Amino acid sequence: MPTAFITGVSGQDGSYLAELLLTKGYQVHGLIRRSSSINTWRLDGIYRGPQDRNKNFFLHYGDLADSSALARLVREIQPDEVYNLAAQSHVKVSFEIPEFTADITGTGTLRLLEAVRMNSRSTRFYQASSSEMFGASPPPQSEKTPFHPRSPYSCAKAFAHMLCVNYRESYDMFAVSGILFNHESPRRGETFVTRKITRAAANIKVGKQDLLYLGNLDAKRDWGYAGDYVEAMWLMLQQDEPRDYVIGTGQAHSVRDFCETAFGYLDMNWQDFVRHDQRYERPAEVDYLLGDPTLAREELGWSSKVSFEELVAMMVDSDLAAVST
Ligand code: NAP
Ligand code: G4F
Repeated sequence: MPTAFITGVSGQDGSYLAELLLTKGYQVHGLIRRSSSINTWRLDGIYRGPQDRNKNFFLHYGDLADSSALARLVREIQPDEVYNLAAQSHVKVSFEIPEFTADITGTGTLRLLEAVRMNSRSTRFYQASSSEMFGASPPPQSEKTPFHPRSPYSCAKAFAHMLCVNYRESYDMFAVSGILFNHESPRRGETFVTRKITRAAANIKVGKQDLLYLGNLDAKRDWGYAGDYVEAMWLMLQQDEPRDYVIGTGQAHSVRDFCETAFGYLDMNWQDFVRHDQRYERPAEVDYLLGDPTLAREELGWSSKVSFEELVAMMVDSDLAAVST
């Protein structure tokens, strides 16, 4: 039975990836950090507690800030595959806590790579790189596009990305990065723009909210479905040769388009409810991200399945169901 270790397992992608690996027959170990409230709601479908011995799913306390705990866990678990999904992942917040973001999103990756290298160089390592690293580089962006990061978050991701390249070249490790464009789902964190919009549309529809305040409506993103994207992560670790891949849909929409589609799905005009608030603007914006996933299609046989309209509908339906109960 192959064994996987996932950091960030309590996040959006971690929860979908854990589900996928369990269906593929893996024993899955996830890293969670201690919090004052239970923060494993995304794992409710696969985790009932440590007494549930029939499941091949285990949770461990740890933190990307704690190198000794990472080293101990890697030594105890002896994973065949490590997926490093943990991060301070919010771009706007990274301007407010840049040092913390650099420490977790950047140096945290170094700590985990070292823990793996010191244990076994045959362990395969996946790094959650981000299209944010392309930043100001014009679209479409592919594996050949230069990085021009525009936030502490994307600078930290670029550092982590280059570390993986370096560990591959220096130590012959199977370390790869998926450069993933934005991917969303009903499990998306509530402060990312898509979920903020779908939650607000649902709340407004049932009379629980009056207005939605947003920042830049002109920004364009290549939005796909997280459930599709975790499949690409797994595929990258099954290849004969380690290589970095861009993962996206190849289509971009503006934040304005997203509002129009989400509110329109509930028969509302978004312009009646959306207002601008300068506080949601960023010191430096990434205007236009559009992935060119040709390499992933050709070498991994991967392509996104859920369309933009299906994604928005899925998220609105989920938020409407939650707000109506
Ligand atoms: P997410 O929902 O924000 O999840 C982040 C995860 O990291 C959570 O499990 C969080 O734990 C954990 N974490 C944060 N700080 C930690 C620390 N100090 N030690 C250990 N764990 C920590 O992010 P996501 O959307 O699933 O994204 C997964 C990864 O892909 C992230 O690295 C993100 O930057 C990257 N990425 C995401 C996208 C996207 O569009 N979703 C695109 C490209 C790259 P808590 O639950 O305790 O907060
Ligand atoms: O939803 P967002 O916060 O996502 P962003 O900044 O693109 O980052 C996400 O995708 C990256 C991949 O490209 C990941 F690496 C990263 O971890 C994260 O998952 O913002 C999307 C766009 C931005 O241009 C932002 O300025 O929406 C704009 N926006 C407008 N109003 C807003 C808001 N974003 C947020 N979060 N909140 C607003 O009120």
